[in-house]
Amino acid sequence: MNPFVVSVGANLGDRAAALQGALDGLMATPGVTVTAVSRVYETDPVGGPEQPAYLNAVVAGETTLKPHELLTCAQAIESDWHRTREVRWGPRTLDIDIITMGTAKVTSEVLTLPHPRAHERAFVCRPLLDVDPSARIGDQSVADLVSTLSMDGVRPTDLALDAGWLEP
Ligand code: A4P
Ligand code: MG
Repeated sequence: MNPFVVSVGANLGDRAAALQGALDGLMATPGVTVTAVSRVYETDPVGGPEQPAYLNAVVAGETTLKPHELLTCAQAIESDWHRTREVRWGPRTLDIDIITMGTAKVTSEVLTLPHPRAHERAFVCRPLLDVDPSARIGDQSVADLVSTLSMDGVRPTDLALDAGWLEP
């Protein structure tokens, strides 16, 4: 089993339902075991055109899947939510990014691990700290990243994703 961390985000439609759908989809994927889910944050959009605020969360677990197989599964879950990819960094009903798979380094046309922008994004690092206070992205500690990144645009909400057996 290999550890994985994915970031989920949505800023169109029923955002909370989309994040729950992402979690449900991951939990239903053969070879994937979800072990931790962060709080849900409302976050100001980073990059792209003017667009609504996002809901973001992080899901961690273990998997027997290889990195490209997990990417394929994540993209299938996105498709289920009718994600369209017209504008890079534009609004989306559901975005699932793989942040890390343990210490794996991957550079292919379709997959880069660790995610190349995760370490500079408070909307990834803050929820990641919830699920694993000792998490690292490449050679950087997420606790250190959270202490240096501005958290102005990242607000915890009262929403909780339902992971079934997991404690909130
Ligand atoms: N890809 C490469 N590496 C990965 C990876 N580690 N995980 C490829 C997932 N995908 C990866 O992504 C484009 C391509 O990246 C995929 O085909 C995949 O093969 P996409 O999801 O189709 O398009 P995108 O998400 O618009 O582009 P990109 O570059 O992935 O954008 P980001 O970095 O994901 O940023 N602001 C807030 N507050 N919250 C957000 O969640 N998200 C974004 C998207 C921008 N601003 C945001 C948020
Ligand atoms: Mg993406």
